[in-house]
Amino acid sequence: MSKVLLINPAFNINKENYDSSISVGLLSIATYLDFYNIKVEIIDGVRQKNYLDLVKEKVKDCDYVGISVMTTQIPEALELSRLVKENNSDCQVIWGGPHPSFFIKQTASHFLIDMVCYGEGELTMLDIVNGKSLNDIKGIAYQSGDEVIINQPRELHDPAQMPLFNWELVPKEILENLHLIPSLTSRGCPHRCTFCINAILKNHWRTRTAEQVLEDIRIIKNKEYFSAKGETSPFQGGKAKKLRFWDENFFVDIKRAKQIINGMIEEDLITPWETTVRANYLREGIIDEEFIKKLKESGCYLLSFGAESGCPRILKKIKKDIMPEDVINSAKMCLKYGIIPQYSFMAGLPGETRSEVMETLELIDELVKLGDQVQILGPQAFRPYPGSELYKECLAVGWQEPESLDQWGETVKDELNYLDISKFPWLDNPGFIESLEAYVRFGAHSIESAMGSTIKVNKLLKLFFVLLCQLRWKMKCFWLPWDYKLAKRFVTKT
Ligand code: B12
Ligand code: SF4
Repeated sequence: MSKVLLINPAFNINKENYDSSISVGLLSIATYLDFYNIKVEIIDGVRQKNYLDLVKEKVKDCDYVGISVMTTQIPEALELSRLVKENNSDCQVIWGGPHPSFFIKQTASHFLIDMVCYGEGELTMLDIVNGKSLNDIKGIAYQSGDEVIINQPRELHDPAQMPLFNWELVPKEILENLHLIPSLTSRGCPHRCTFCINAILKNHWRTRTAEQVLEDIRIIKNKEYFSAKGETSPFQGGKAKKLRFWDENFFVDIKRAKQIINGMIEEDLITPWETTVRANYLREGIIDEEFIKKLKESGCYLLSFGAESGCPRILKKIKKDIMPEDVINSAKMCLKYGIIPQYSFMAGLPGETRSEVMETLELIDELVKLGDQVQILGPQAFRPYPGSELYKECLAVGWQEPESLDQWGETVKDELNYLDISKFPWLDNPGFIESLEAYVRFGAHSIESAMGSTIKVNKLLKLFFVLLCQLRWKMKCFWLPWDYKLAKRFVTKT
């Protein structure tokens, strides 16, 4: 019988808080294969310290190794593929995940990779492992002589037909250290934001039923390892572990969302939980005052919004279909009911002017003034993904994309955030865009909360930088970010 190893390669930096997450994609594939009695194991390079030794040992009697690859994981994923081939040359190496799905041909051309699985991997991996003829497997690409064959894409699957996560497939040490317990109640998103992977890959919205979601939570409630050591279970008031509905968009079908939330309340499944939501959903007929009270009652403590920009022109350009007023309104609603509103922003899109970026900073200012509980992420520099309208604009203004998988590996080797923005030709002042995240993080919030950030650096230096950021924020003066450049040199670990 075939044996499969699924690997999440280490990221190119160390971050202590990666315990907070888990590779949900690999868990979903492993659960599906296991359901069909395929022998499968997960190894997570992000969360298991001895993972390369584990790979060397486990790959010896393995038929297929599946590697999940974001662009930032390419250098490590290439090393892993080499290691697999060195230790078992018969083992088939399959790459899946965001990067191979964007760059199918380029990835499949690489000599270390036997097959690329693009798009969702559950059904495709089962076909591969069951030995179906390669011509007949949808959603794969592979080399045949000098050619790369790209088969027809696979239709998106129906989550209601998929088994619930099998936690026994995740190494125990990962489960015990998890801060955010993932539940996935739907896949994809019906909206059209031009920068987003869901819109680009046309991942339309599909769901599990409310009853399946409740069953998933019941299973989680009964697992001992989801109670933090020395703490009571999150279902009995413990706050150390939290549940995250790791959906792209949990609230699309409000009737289903209400069934889930009411079910949690009625069946004693109340636990601290968080998810993402769109700002314009907080209104009459969708998430109104009555429903937001229920969210709070069921344990919801944080809602995460993609606010993206404070400039109406940019919001229209990226087809976000929200306006800054929706963002302010959503924050007020959340704060009224004691839910933390968290907003992510981006800056530095092709064609975005400095004064448009300043509109984003003004919106952030308005938000933080609403209350200490408001959390801001970013603005992160916009980084282009292939297949989007914005990507075409980036290429048109002269952005040189890497031409091979090895070149991609070289490009991202020392990067934290996917690509070095100083090489983006559409930015006249990349230093300004890069520095904004720090100025918001240390300048927009109180000195106390800025000092409490996880950045590890000498305390006095940190205080000095925080004070400068506070001053810059007050005066909205972000010219010549020399202090940011200097501060970056002193940071020992983020
Ligand atoms: C959860 C998540 C994380 C988690 C953990 C990821 C992990 N692998 O451990 C955390 C928070 C740690 C994280 C970090 C980062 N992330 Co992230 N993350 C996500 C997020 C929001 C959800 C992914 C998810 O779980 N989806 C649900 C599962 C079921 O779907 P899936 O992962 O796509 O998996 C399916 C398919 O892709 C495929 N598949 C996946 N792997 C494999 C492997 C095989 C063998 C096969 C056959 C199929 C297959 O099958 C799966 C099941 O259907 C996505 C956004 C998104 N919508 O995809 C971004 C996303 C993947 N992240 C992204 C980025 C850029 C990052 C960061 C670089 C961000 C940053 N600024 O630091 C960091 C990486 C750290 C670093 N420095 O390298 C980008 C990747 C873009 C790219 N070109 O690669 C995405 C797409 C977000 C975006 N901006 O659009 N991320
Ligand atoms: S609403 Fe969010 S998940 Fe949906 S397309 Fe827009 S950015 Fe992507």
